[in-house]
Amino acid sequence: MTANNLPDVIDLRSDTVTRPSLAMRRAMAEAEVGDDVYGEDPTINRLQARAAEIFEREAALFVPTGSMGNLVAIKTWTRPGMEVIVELRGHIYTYELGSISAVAGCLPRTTTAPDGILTWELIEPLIRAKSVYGPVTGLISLENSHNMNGGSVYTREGTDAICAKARAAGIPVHMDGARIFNAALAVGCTVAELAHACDSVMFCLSKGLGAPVGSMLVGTRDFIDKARAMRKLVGGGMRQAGVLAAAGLVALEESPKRLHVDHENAKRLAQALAGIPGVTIDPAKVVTNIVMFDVQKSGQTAGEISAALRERAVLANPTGKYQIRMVTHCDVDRNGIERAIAQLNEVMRGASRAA
Ligand code: TLP
Repeated sequence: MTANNLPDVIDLRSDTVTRPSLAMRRAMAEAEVGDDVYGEDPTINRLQARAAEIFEREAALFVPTGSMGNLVAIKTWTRPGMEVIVELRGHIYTYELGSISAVAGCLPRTTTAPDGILTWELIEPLIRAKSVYGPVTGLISLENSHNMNGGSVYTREGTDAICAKARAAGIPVHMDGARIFNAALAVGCTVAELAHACDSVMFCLSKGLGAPVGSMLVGTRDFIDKARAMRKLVGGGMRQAGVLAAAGLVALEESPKRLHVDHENAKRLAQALAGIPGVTIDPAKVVTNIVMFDVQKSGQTAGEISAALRERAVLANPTGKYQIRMVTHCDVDRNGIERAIAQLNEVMRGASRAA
């Protein structure tokens, strides 16, 4: 077991795997609670007020998951039959079980973008002209950082430029900012600055920030009031969930300060991977806590390499036939990263010899 009382496994599958810290557990045990469907949970109300303050917005809403936060935002901005513009590997299109269509009744309008980062030049041709035949473009969604593009980031200028044009076209912009604190650190501004031009933002407490549960939606008071009703509609009205919000408050105050450690660890991992035979990676592209690499040259698949790593107590997720994702987080320290690198070296050298 490690000092943090965790089993001796280096789990780099995601930053969702972290366990709540002692401070979070204490705050959870001591949380004041009430019925949040009546708006009477003081801890949830504090968390929402604090999130709104940090993002310099009028209001915020606590939701159980990032997926629900995105879905609620889509349902709040659109009506069935509308299109949502999203990059092809965007989470709302690729990893939310098609809820964008199955629940919100919208059509995803996808395109690819270099590193997953959309520009107005890529978005504009996808916007529907007004007609009595075609669907209406109801929303543009930007993912920052972009999970399946290795944690790539929208800059403030890039986001602002898209939002200004979108506003002129009368189309709202939602930011899937599951990891927006990582993105803000990478581009060197605050989360409020990075997302100020977006009409709504979803961010996760349960990823890099290390809380056990929960995400937030932020926006105008009007948007959040409507989103609150949509959250109830999809079954997300919670009762004494202040026990969860208490951990979220600790995450929001304490975790952003330590994210640079995860970024340094990701960089170290990427640089080491670049020197391992059979691995293809550009370490310069690793700017947050997500490391994606290709193993095709090893002659083995991502599934085979991941299985071999698992045997050596290193967990990683295959994200394509030859692509593997590793995500750094607060439960893996530099020592864990060095151990993962040593195991990767062994496994990849074995794979290359066998090829
Ligand atoms: N991402 C998870 C998996 O679902 C892939 C992960 O391990 O990275 N937006 C983005 C950009 C995300 O990466 C995720 C989760 C979500 C939304 C959804 O959050 P949850 O898991 O809380 O529903």
